[in-house]
Parts: sequence; C-alpha cells; structure tokens
Amino acid sequence: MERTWRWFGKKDKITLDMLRQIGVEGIVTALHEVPNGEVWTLEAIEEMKAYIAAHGLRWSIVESLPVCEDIKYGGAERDRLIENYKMSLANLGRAGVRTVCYNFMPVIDWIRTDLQHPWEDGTSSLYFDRIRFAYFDLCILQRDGAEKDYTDEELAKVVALGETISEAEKDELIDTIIVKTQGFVNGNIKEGDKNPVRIFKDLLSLYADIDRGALRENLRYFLAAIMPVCEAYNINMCIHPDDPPYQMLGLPRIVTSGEDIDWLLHAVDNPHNGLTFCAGSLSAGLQNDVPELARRFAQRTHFVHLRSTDVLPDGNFIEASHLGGRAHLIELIRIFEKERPDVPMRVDHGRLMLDDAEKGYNPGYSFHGRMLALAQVEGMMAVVKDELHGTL
Ligand code: DNO
Repeated sequence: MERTWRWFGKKDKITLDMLRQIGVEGIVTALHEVPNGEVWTLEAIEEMKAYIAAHGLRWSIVESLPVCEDIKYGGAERDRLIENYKMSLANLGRAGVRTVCYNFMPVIDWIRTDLQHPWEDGTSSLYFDRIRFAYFDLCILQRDGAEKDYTDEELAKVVALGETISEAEKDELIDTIIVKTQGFVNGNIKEGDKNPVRIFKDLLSLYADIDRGALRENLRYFLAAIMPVCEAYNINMCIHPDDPPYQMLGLPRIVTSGEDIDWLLHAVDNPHNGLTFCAGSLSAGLQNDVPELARRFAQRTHFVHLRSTDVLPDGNFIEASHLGGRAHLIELIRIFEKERPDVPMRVDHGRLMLDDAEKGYNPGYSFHGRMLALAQVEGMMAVVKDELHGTL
C-alpha cells in the first residue's frame, strides 16, 4: 500500500519536509480555502500539486471534495451544484489527481464528544460518550422525539448529568460536537460562527422529510450524474463510511454496514464508484466484522484509512491503539497487500502525546501520535509483505 498522510495545506503546522523525513510518499489534501460548492479551478489545483511535488511528494488523494447539503437532501440548487462538482472533478482529472474521497453524511461529518479522553500513560485520544451525546441531543438541541432514541436507563443518566454539568462543560460539548470536529473538514459550521446551535438546528430541519430511502436515491442521482466525468478523466470516487456507522439525531445515515455498501456499489455499478475503507468508522459499529468487509469490498476500495476502535458495553467507543481494537489492522493489511498492493493508505487519527497537545493540531490529527501509528502500520506492512513475497 502507498503510505499517505492527511495534510491540511500550507497553513498546516506539520510541514511537507517533516513528512518526507518520516517516510510519507503521498499527500492527502484538499483546497480547504475554497468554499463548499464552488469550482476548484485548474490553476489552484496545479499550484497545490506543484507545491507538493517541489517537496519531493505527490498529491495522491483529495480528501474531501465536499458534497453540499442541497445535493444530499435534493434541494433547489442540486443540479447547479452537481455541475460545479463535475467541473471540479474535470479539473482534478486534467491535473492528474484521480482519487477523490467524499462523504454523504447529512449535516454532520464524524461525531465525537471528547477530544482529549485521558489514557493511563499520559496520552489522550478522541472518545464518544453516549450519555453526553444524548444530553446534547435532548437538553441542548431539544430535538423533537429525541427520547425515542434512548433507553429509560440512558434517559435517567441524562437527567443525572443535567444536575451536575456546568455551563462551561455545556459550551465545550457544543464546541466539540458541532464546531471543532467539523470546521476543519469543511463542515457547515466554522470557529467563530455566531450561535452554532441555531445553525445546526436549521440544518437538521432540512432533513425532516428525508429518510434512508430518499437519501439513497439522492446518492444514486449524484453518482449517476458524475460518473461520465469520472470515466472521461479516469477518476475514482471513494465514499467515506458514516462515523459512527449508525443512525443519529434523527438523520438518515446510509453508509453504515456491508448491506449499505453493497447497495451503493450496485446502485451505480461502475468501478469508478468506490469506497474509502475507513476501518475506524466501520469498527465502531458492532454489526460490522471489519476484516470480512475488507475481503468483500477490496476490489472496489480506492483508499484505506487505518484506525481502530473499541466499543464499550455502554455504547461508548474509544479510539484504540492501531495495534488493537475491533478493526484488526494486521488482518486488513494482509487483505489489502494481497488484493490491492498499490492502494493508498493513511493512518487515521492518532493519540495526543509528547508535545502534541500544545501545538493546536486539528482534532485527531496530531503529529507524534500519527507518526507512532504510521511506524506501527509500517511494521505490520513489512511483516505482511515478507509473509506474502519473502521480500525482506
Ligand atoms: C475525520 C475524517 C472525515 C472524512 C470525511 C471524508 O477524521 O475521517 O472528516 O475526512 O468524512 O469526506
């Protein structure tokens, strides 16, 4: 597998020179400064590509070319925005950047409640706490019908939390769930936006009439519309699974399981319609046997995210070590090294360790934590390659 790294552009505190030193071959990035829905120009793409090449690296993957909400819920602007998306894809193709990661999660991309959940060894990781999330849903958003999504026991715990949570903790929860984890991935809400809860509730209301079936049809419509451009420019689209892979906030989520992936790959049965195999996201759903999914979908996987989670008995989940957890990365590496030896892979998320916490990196995207994970993954890759080809 190609060793890639998610880099957030020239403003990233982690420089391309640093990445060369740690064995990165390919860069995963986006034109983060272009507002969602606007066309990525050929000039801007070529400028980014040349900057990366000047540092001895290549631009391997776009993560992400964001899909606007209008396309997801089928709003009035859908066709115009799809035309813009096609123009961006064509420009990427002209520049020779041919793998594009995107997601089709309504309103909110990945969801976590804690950015610095402490580990015993002094490091910290991302975390999802179901009761704190339920508190956000029930007591901060005050979403209609939210109680139906939680058990009586969970509702009682939310009431108990309400008695102790401080205003600062409430603000932090809002900031984590809908601002800090979203802004930097070109989400709907950015740092500094006034009244994020209001914006968020307005966004949720766009999906009042959209169920899983309707969202699937909108994904099919989008993919069918862009496939001719993907064929013309040999671009592989790779959809990112929902993180975590289950229904939340009354929103439909449609990339949660083998059945969902099977549906979307068949709905538009074209090799350019493929998958980002995000092992971490898939592993957070107990319905998923991650190596089994890798075996099933390796041929339509164009990009791999190596990360793992542990799901705890109360429905919480924690980002595990890359050497542990439900994703079983060593088995995934065996599968992909055999089936798709050239597929790009990036380590996904890392713990905060050493001086990472002081640097203000984007949540999940620490330097030392990811570097440690990359070293672990490289070690596993070397062993697997030796098993397969006796190359060492
Ligand atoms: C979070 C990321 C996601 C991912 C998008 C892809 O860490 O894995 O934000 O980049 O969902 O579109």
